[in-house]
Amino acid sequence: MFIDKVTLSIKAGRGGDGIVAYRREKYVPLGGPAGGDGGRGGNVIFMVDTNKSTLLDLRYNRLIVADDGERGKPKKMHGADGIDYVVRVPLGTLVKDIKSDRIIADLTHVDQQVIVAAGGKGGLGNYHFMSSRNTAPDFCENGELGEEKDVIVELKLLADAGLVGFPSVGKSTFLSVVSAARPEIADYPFTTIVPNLGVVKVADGRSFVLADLPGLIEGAHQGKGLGYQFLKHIERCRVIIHIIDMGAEDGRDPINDYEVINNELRAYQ
Ligand SMILES: Nc1nc2c(ncn2[C@@H]2O[C@H](COP(=O)(O)OP(=O)(O)OP(=O)(O)O)[C@@H](O)[C@H]2O)c(=O)[nH]1
Ligand SMILES: [Mg+2]
Repeated sequence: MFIDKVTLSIKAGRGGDGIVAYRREKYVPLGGPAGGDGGRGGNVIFMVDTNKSTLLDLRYNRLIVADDGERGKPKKMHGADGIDYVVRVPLGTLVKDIKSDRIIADLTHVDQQVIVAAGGKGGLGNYHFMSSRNTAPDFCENGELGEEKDVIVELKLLADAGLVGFPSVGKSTFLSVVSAARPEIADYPFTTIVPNLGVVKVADGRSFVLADLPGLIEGAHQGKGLGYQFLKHIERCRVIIHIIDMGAEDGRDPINDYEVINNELRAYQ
């Protein structure tokens, strides 16, 4: 199944608390404060995984929680940091904060990763608070809360060029001829129901990604057919290739087809 939009609640880990402790050793009377610091809470990180092409995995994972940091330990020892939670998403994924409506992450590079919710800082142990006036502080800091957010995760496929046109005009056929992709091809409308990507190799050794979309029909921007909801996947294409059936066998006219599709693209926002 092709899923290109999910909402998630994410929660980074809480920082571990610092502790109050004192140095206790034989022959060291009145050992000073030695309570260690708490560890940092785990971050929630979104990372590009080029093996993924849909947000399907996230659909069943509505709540994402990273590990808390560990409490500080005696002898000035740090608690361990919480383990980060890494969410693997396809290239072209956007993460948007629902409350502020701001884009937190736009993952457009292979190997890119972004901290979407930061873990809380660990609290300081009591030895940090020692001073000449208070050589045995009996207090420490608590760890801070991790960030908590509700986000919309949206996939906008990253292709260099995209194919648009009426259903059954030969978009998938075109993709199958110029790339190694093997999309379904048939003589009924809406054969393609989710976008297909193919890599096109050019003679000089370079290559680019071509996207094949479900067909568009008149009134698509008002919800007719199913191609419209996929137009976001060619929003970021540098080139849009419009395929027109010159046969005019379905009772349609090529020039009119051209204008209808252009109107639908114009109405897209
Ligand atoms: N005569 C002719 N038929 C073609 C050509 N290209 C594709 N076809 C046929 O047209 C039909 C539809 O082709 P598809 O590639 O599935 O068309 P599409 O635009 O991807 O269609 P949807 O996915 O439904 O939007 C198939 O039966 C193809 O074999 C062409 O250049 N000439
Ligand atoms: Mg097709």
